Amino acid sequence: MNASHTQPIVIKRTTPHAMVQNWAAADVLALFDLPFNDLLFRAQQTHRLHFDANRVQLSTLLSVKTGGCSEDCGYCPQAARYHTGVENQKLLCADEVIETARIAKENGASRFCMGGAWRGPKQRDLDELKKMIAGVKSLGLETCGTFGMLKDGMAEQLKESGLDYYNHNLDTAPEKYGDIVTTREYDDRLDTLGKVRKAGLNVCSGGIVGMGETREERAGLIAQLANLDPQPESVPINNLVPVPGTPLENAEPLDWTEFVRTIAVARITLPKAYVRLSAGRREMPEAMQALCFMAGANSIFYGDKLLTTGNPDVEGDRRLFAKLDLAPL
Ligand code: SAM
Ligand code: DTB
Ligand code: SF4
Repeated sequence: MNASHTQPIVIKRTTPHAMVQNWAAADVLALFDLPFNDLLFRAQQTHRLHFDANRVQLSTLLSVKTGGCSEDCGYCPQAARYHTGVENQKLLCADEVIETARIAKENGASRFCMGGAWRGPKQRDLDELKKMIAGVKSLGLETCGTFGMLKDGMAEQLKESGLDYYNHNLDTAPEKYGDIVTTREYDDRLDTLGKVRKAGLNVCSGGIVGMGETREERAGLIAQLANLDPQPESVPINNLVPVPGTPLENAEPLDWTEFVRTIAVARITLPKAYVRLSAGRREMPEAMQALCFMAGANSIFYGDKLLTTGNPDVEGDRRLFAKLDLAPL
């Protein structure tokens, strides 16, 4: 047995007193390289320091503006340039969104996430978004929005209307980004995240695995997320849903153990964040989902649809939670 596998990974700090975590990608990679059981044990220990291990946060997602996006994200069925069969839908009116949110709340969701297929919203879009956010918030739900790149002042307007979280994913490691998206830069993503934080919004930022990246690149993504200062409150880990018509439709699927490892490494390096088991869950056997919860995932998308693709149905999730003795937060 290799004893070095069980040595603690040192958390480096930029200054002796700062609370900032400065994760070198190599240290994150060393976590990925741990024996599977050691990694899960360590993740579970970290998880229990900060959370009730038997509770999972439920977020319901709704696409409020679908398809026709100008960007070229290689994974995305909503990019106008790919022929994926997604039907374009202009921005929904606030009342329709608020009614969907009401049903989500009735079903037990605590957060309602609204997604818009834009490079970034225009001011007139923002005016409608603000109405729907205020309405959803008034139902007593937490609100989250993911509308792409934000211009100066937009994050403040969203905050003012009642938005709690802004989702903006880094998606992959900086060195892999150019293979997946060419219509914007990694720094554009970081810039929007900075604006979101400055406006006092909670940050939801994660990524996608299974896009043909290496384990080093998965470690690079997690290091980027873990080094955000402060760390994101919410970290969605998506398993690529390979949609026919997108450049990544034939991407080699990630082995399930590697996905569980990614969750565990996110949990260890982002100890206080809600780590969300996100896209791709419908394709995951229950046992794999159970291992993800054991590895520290404590949030899911809840409801039978993500943005354009499917998600496990509510009844199925209720049965799974009962089998695992999990309770919603
Ligand atoms: N347009 C905005 C943006 O790009 O930030 C918001 C919506 S975008 C669809 C939100 C996120 O969904 C992306 O950042 C990506 O992480 C995730 N996503 C999109 N297509 C996916 C797919 N096929 N599989 C897994 N995750 C996907
Ligand atoms: C996130 O990280 N995953 C969600 C949400 N944030 C917006 C989106 C997943 C989209 C999966 C593909 C689709 O349904 O279109
Ligand atoms: Fe547009 Fe967002 Fe899809 Fe990229 S991920 S194509 S920005 S909707």
